[in-house]
Amino acid sequence: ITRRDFLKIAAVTGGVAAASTPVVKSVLALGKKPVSLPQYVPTTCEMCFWRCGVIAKVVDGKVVKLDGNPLHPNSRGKLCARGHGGIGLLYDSDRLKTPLINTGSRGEAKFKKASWDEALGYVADRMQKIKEKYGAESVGLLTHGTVSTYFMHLLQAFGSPNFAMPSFALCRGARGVAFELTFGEDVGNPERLDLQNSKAIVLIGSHLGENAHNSQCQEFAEAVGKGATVIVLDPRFSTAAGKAKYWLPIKPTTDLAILLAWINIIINEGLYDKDYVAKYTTGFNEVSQAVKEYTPEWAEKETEIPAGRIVETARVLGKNKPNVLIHPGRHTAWYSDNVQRQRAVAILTAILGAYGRPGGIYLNPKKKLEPVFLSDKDYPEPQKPAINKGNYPFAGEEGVTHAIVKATLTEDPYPIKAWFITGTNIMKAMPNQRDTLNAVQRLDLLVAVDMMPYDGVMLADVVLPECTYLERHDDFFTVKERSFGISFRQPVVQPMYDTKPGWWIAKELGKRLGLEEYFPWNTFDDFLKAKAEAWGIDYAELGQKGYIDFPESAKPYLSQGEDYKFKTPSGKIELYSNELKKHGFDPIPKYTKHEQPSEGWFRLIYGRAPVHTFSRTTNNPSLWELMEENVAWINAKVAKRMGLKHGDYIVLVNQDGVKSNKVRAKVTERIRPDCIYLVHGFCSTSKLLHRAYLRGADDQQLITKYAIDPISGSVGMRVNFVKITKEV
Ligand code: MGD
Ligand code: SF4
Repeated sequence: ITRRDFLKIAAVTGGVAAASTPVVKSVLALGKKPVSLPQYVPTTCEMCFWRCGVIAKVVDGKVVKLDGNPLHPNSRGKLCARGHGGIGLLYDSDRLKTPLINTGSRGEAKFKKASWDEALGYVADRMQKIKEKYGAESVGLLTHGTVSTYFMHLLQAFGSPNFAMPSFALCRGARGVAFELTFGEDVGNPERLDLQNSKAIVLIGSHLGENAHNSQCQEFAEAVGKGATVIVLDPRFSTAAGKAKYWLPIKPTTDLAILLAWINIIINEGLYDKDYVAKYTTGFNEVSQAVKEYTPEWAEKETEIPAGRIVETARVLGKNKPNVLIHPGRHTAWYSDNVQRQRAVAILTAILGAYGRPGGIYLNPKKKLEPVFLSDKDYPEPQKPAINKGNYPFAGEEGVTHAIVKATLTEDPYPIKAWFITGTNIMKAMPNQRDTLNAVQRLDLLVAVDMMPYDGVMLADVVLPECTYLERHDDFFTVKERSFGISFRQPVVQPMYDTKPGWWIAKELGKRLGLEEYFPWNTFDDFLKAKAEAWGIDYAELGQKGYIDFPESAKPYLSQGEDYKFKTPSGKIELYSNELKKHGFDPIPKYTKHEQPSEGWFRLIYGRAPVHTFSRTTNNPSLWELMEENVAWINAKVAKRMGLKHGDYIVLVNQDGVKSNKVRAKVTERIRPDCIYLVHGFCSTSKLLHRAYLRGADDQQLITKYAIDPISGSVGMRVNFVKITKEV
């Protein structure tokens, strides 16, 4: 749909959902002659966390097509395959359809159907008993996605400070910490990358195209089309590497070496942006001194990239400054030095003058709206501090998931006796599944709020089925693209089966826990209307368009000679970090060596496929058809040596003797001989998932070891070695 077409449609049919959303009694057969005109309802995608604007085409109460909202900057009229696959999620016959209570032992998944009243009453009763015996903080929450808003609210009202999301320690936390230390702010989500104007782009393991984030892929394609020079550092010849002038097949764990060498060359050869560095940064002299030892020849030995290539690519960056983008990545939980690697990315960005410049990282839009909370009532002061706090000085507000697992296992600093798992598959998201399972056995209560019976849900005592994002309202999404905007999620169809929105489940549970004052609205629609009013936004217009933009808020670039105060303690970009020094960490990144696989062993690396998001889409009928299972990438020479053919089934065994499910070998020149690569999220162990059950190999099962970054608590998961066996 083009912007013009959509505006025409919106004018005619907008507000459908708010006015009279069609009730789905049964799934209509496609191809049946429609009895009513199609309705077009804008909403926001949740098939991944890019949160694109969607226009749903609804015919006779059935969603028949999803398109990108042309008004929304994250979609620009297009959706990725997973966005289109939202229909598959909605109509997946394996969906959770009713509340369930496990009548067997923990994890036995002997579920009986329950009414909402029975299931919520059961949970509330157990929670009160746990609170009486151990204190409110003994209830922990592992959560991801929009459902988090309501359950974090409920938990805090209940009196517990213990929650964590995989999006910090297992994903982008290290990047956030590094950029906050350097620039005083994170690069945002979606990242504020001015790809469309970049003349040189460096991708450090960021496999754009395979790791599909809609507008980012669109801008990358645009930059490539305009002739940007792409440099890819990846042990695997990724799809993006196919668009690159330079593919540098770096030895895993050594990215920091090349980054430091680049900084050294750029300073040494005077290729940095001198005016920018003088005006906006502190600590340049200290950095210049510190990187002297990181010569291209030294870096060649570490990275196995020829010194000449390192110099040549450094010059490409220097020549194209400031219109260069050193992509800060997203899933940066790789090794034990994630923050320092990301600090090097930030320092390189700064000396090239690329922060707040065209083609680099654009500035945050200038718009602030006063927060409107789910209730005005203050949360009770927790009796004990959050278990997340203290161990990692720069851990973010989203918390560290492994702290909850560890405290549950050890009861140190105090027992955790109940877990809520909402919108996260604990078995696939967190490493060391044995620890997760042992922790689960120590609980008195495990509650899952999910849409699908994924692995983690099968461990629950009580399962509360949430409806999908196409069937519910959620809180507004503030979008910080080049300009500021608000994205709206509204039901496109009514919830199917006996499923409920997350806000409803939290509110009803709150009621049963005597916390109704924290939910002072009847429906979420009422809350959103009040919020829109407080923000001076036309709610009806938002319902019709799905996205409202504030174009006056855009201020993407620094103007010539502008005085700009960064939000760091010094007000400058801190190349040398006093904050890190104060806490006993290196103020300038120092290279550290990591363990390498010995003969016959391979480093297990993992990534994404464009048609799947983590584990959550592996059972989706539309997306499963596009990719039913993952394959193990193996270098062709290694395969020959082992007598393996493309398509053969193999089993991977890790250093702790853990064996994977059988998986097909993808024999290819496109990977270094010392690595094996898997797409993350496959091989569900849930028998209730007819498509995803035991399909492919689970990378997480093989990740029994992890390395924690002491600065942020970020969890390095690429530290496991595997052997290949043909025994299946
Ligand atoms: P999924 O495995 O997709 O991802 O970790 P998770 O967010 O746990 O599990 C999502 C679960 O949420 C599924 O059970 C799904 O059905 C449910 N769900 C999806 N949408 C909704 C919803 O709207 N409501 C409710 N109630 N439930 C919903 C992701 C995490 O994993 C992240 S962010 C990263 S970056 C890491 N990636 C990663 C990796 O690449 N490799 C390895 N080995 N581990 C990783 N762990 C991290
Ligand atoms: Fe949905 Fe794809 Fe956008 Fe993610 S990138 S929000 S899956 S359309």
